[in-house]
Amino acid sequence: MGRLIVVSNRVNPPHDPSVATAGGLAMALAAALREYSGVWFGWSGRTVDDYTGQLSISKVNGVTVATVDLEAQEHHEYYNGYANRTLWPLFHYRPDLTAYERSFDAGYARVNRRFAEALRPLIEAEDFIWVQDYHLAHLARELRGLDVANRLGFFLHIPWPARRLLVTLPRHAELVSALLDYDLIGFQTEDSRHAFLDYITGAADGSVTPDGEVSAFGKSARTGVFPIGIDAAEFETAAVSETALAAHERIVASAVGRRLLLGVDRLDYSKGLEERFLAYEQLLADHPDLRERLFLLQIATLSRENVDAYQDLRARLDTVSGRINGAYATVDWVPLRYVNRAYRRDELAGLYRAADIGLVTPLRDGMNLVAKEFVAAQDPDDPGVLILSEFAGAAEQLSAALVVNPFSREDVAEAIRRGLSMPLAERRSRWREMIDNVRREDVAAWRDGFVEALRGSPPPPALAVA
Ligand code: ADQ
Repeated sequence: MGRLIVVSNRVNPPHDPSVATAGGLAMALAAALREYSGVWFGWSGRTVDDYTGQLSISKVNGVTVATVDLEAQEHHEYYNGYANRTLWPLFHYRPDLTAYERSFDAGYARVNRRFAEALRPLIEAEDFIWVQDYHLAHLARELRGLDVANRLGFFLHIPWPARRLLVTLPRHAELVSALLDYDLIGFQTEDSRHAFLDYITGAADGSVTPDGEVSAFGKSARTGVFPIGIDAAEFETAAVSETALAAHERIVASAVGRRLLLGVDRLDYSKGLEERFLAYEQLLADHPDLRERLFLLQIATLSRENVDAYQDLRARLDTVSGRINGAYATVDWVPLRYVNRAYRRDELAGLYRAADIGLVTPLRDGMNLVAKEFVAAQDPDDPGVLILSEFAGAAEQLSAALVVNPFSREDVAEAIRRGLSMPLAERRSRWREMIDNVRREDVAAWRDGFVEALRGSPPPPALAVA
């Protein structure tokens, strides 16, 4: 049985899972690689003056990692440029924030080619290669150009946008055509896959079979839906650990009987933080009776600080949070506690468990693992209420949450009011439905589902396996 090679932009297997702050993706990939003895390949995180293509290979916590350094300029064009100023905003329905520059495009193509060249010598005939996310859409095309005949799979962690939005991207056909050099293209949701198929038939003059195989640009690939999950058992255990308990007790003590609303996000415009603050402000304005009886703890880790839109968002959040606290705080009540640091996973679990309401209100999100972590961390006897955006991929699975339109302040404010007064029996029954899903569709199900589907792919017709 062939090895699994995982490729992603950054290679960051957690040294100690309990203290990892790297996020859900790193946790999920490390779990996949421990299961199937494999290699994790990607950028080292280091930049050099002149690219050498030299691989560094090491073993971290049971996972073999192979990394390559990149030149600073090309990394900038590829990562801060095409990946995070072009694809990320467009795929999150923000054409207003989407920048398109030819240098970004060229840097992206070059880094994908460098990845293919550096990876090529590591590949053995039976290996399966699983490429992660929007940074590496061209990688299969580059590998095929180097005569790699192995099965190649691609998983998109972010949403696939509607056809009418995607066609605003210059050279969109080249991007989609490159994706069809993969054997299997995986999406988080049916909604994303549907949008992809719609592009194939509506913009690429291609065809789609009933089981989701697409043909266009003279190539074909299979598509599938593989909703990513969390390591539910690990998170449920973390939520009752000593560290979690200490975090729980600390926040409860400081709450002095007030109800806790909690948000945990990367500081990103897709997460709807500003809209969430405005909904909370509206709630306080409309319901004076609620003031001093609750508070919002928003943890927002800084992210992509080199990109202007993130600096602008940070400044706006500082302003809105200051305005809310300026208008409503009293000598012994701060309505909005806004924190920009990262927490250990077990501390986060304790905070989730202490919350009366988890606010997960992205404007667009591939999946959103915070929603699933919140569910996994709850006390089964007295679970908190999850308020979840209808535009998070997780809403396809967690329909027992209070599902809201995050663009509507009234909708979010009303859900908070409803959540605060929800009877225990209803909280329990909604939570049971959600935890069943979080346990069943966990990270192992995601990984196995994708890898099995990739193994089941027929070999690419044009290239016989050596
Ligand atoms: P992200 O956009 O990063 O992931 P998400 O799925 O919510 O979003 O994962 C965030 C992770 O970071 C969670 O595991 C969370 O616990 C952690 N995290 C957030 N703030 C933290 C803090 N202050 N301290 C410590 N940890 C923190 C992308 C896509 C998502 C998709 C994932 C996985 O945008 O839609 O769900 O990949 O596919």
